[in-house]
Amino acid sequence: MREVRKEIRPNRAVFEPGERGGLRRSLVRAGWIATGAAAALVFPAAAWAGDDQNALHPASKQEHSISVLWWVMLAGCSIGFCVVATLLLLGWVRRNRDSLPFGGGDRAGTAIVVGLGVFVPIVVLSSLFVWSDLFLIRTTEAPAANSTRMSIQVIGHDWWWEVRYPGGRAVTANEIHIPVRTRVDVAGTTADVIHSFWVPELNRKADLIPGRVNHLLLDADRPGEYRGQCAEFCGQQHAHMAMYVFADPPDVFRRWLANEERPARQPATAQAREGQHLFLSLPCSGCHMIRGTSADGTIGPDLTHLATRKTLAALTLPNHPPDLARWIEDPQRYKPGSKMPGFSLTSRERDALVAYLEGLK
Ligand code: HEC
Ligand SMILES: [Cu+2]
Repeated sequence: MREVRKEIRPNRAVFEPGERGGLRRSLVRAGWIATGAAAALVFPAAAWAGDDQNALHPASKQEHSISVLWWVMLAGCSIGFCVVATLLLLGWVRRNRDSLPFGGGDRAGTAIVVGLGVFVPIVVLSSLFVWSDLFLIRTTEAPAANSTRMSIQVIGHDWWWEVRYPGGRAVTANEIHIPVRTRVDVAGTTADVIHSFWVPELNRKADLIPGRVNHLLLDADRPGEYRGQCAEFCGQQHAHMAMYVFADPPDVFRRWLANEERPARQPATAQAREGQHLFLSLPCSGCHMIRGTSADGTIGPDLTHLATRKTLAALTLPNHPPDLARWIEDPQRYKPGSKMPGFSLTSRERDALVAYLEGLK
């Protein structure tokens, strides 16, 4: 023991003349740590500022819990981060410990390590665990059977969302309408691979798994348009598998649903009639359903009321005539790998198809 102490003393003596310089160096390092910490805090701030598809902009009780959890976790992790940074800092200024305000010495060092390094993390992490897992996250759980006013079915496909309403008559794709301030049970499954249904402003994610039905509660507390996204990698066009949830005032929703349940409108113009004839004679009708016609395909989205949608192909394109024309001619250009092939059509045929489809209100 003696031998060791003797060796340390000459070493400390070597550092003594440079003590002030050492402190300055340490302060510079502390400055860098503080800069790093500030940078780390900029990311959540940036996320908070964004408006579209933002998990920190809750529009439901469930998402409110999730965002509170997020902020508390951030606070908890920041405490942890500060503790580690402080310990690191103490390590750096250790050689100056005689000038530390609390005296220094090995005892004080041990107390700091045990206090900040063991005790604080145990308290912080266990309380976060108990509060989040045992209390808070329960609020986002799947609704109990028969506890909701309404139920819809969402079926994931590579790379679009099929949406069915109770009774099975109203079928749509990618744009889900729900009444606002109403508990809606989403029963989700998939027609092919695993997808994940996620509307960040409304609730947590629900995986859509082959052969299983997973439930998720949607209960928007204000009307609006909430963007969602497939949150489980499902192949080439995973990034183009988005959706909207529209939370409508009850009367708007009722009107929308009543229209959606009706069979397709008859074409109103000669051009649209030609388009309908083309649609039913081309392969289109083998993949798409248009209720009220002989088109009864189920490979692609139901097009019965296509013109009531704002977007095409899971939010890949806006639903405007020029974009619809481009999509019909060359879907592979917008969604390479999609099950819809391109068609070589004359411009007359293409325009007729567009006229027919844009009349499907
Ligand atoms: C082999 C099957 C197949 C054929 C044939 C086919 N489609 Fe499609 N179609 C699909 C699939 C699958 C999608 C969904 C693509 C996606 O979003 O990934 C789709 C999407 C669409 C959409 C967008 C629908 C929406 O809700 O956003 C329109 C419009 C459309 N097809 C029109 C047509 C027309 C018109 C024809 C005939 C000229 C046609 N399709 C032929 C499979 C097909
Ligand atoms: Cu996906």
